[in-house]
Amino acid sequence: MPIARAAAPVTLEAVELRVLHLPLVAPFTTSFGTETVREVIIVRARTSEADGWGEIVTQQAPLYSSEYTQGAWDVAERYLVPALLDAGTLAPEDVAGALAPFVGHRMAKAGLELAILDASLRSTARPLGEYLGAVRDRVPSGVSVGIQRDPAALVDTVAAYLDQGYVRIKIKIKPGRDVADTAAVRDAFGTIPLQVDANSAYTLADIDTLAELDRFDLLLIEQPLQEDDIVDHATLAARLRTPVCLDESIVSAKAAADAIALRAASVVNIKAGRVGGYLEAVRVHDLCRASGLPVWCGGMLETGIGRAANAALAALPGFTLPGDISASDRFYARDIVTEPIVLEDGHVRVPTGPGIGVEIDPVALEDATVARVELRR
Ligand code: OSB
Ligand code: MG
Repeated sequence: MPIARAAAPVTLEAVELRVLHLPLVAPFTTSFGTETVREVIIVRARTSEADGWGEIVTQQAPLYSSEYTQGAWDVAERYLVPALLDAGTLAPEDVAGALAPFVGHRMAKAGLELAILDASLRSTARPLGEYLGAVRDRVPSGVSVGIQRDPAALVDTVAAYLDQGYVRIKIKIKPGRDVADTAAVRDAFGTIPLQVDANSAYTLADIDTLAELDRFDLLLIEQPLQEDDIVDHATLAARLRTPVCLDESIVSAKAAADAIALRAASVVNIKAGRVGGYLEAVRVHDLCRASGLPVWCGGMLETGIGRAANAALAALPGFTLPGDISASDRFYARDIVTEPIVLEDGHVRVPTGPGIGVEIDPVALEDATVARVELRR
């Protein structure tokens, strides 16, 4: 499905990569582990026209997917950035093609593409939302809540987010921390919009436990099985009343088409990093919309850079469920942008400035930087 949108070409002079360490305001626990410090790569594309910023959303270890920060750093430095510098002048729509010979490494590719897209849009003072096809000026904000010490602590944590105005709660689950946790939240807060995310922690052997969740009227269950378990997800989906949503499995528009054809999912979580960029994310959106599947924008604990871009993406018409687009302060005491994303009446505003529409705080960026390299033409 070709994207009609065309952004101005830019001439790439240099690419700066930085690894940041950002302390989280509270530990974030999922079925695959606990994070206390976010390790992320920030990309600065220096072009003759303008500078642009991107974010490579890998985590320190390959636990969510096979990508991880040092691997992304290596492949970016060794292969991806040199290929882009060789290309010289390129439009944002050319980036994926220039990087296509290199298999996988979608998060690394996505962060580089975003930096070039941001540079291009800034050079013509065009907002990312307008370019992607946004139809809203604000998006409803859901929050992803990690596994807590026990169900009572989870209820306290959820209460605080509801007080802040979040319009949808997602709780992380894993074997042994599923039915009781979900029941506790449902009992405490009644009919709030609620969903669960298993991050691949189950197998079909757990089908009876997962079916117990049907009684909680969840919006969806996210990624119960492994990334490549498309057929097993279809088997599970046929058995559950709760809609099955895929996250990890949807690595491209093609993967989304296959999952839809096999009835493995009835909802899709879209993350630009996971699918290789915001342009591919729009293709996933377009495909799901044409097939009648609701989509929502997932998150990877983004800094203000990725968070601003996600708000723009989530403003597309097919995003009919609230995304994991929380305020900056849900994860960070100090963001690296000058105007951190805030919650207003349960919503996040879609930036309207050029490009991603946020400015970098150079001091905050420098303070968080633990490694830096600049690659030139
Ligand atoms: O599965 O959606 C996920 C964070 C890191 C890796 C995977 C996931 C998540 C989240 C947090 O759930 C979403 C957010 O950024 O708010
Ligand atoms: Mg998920």
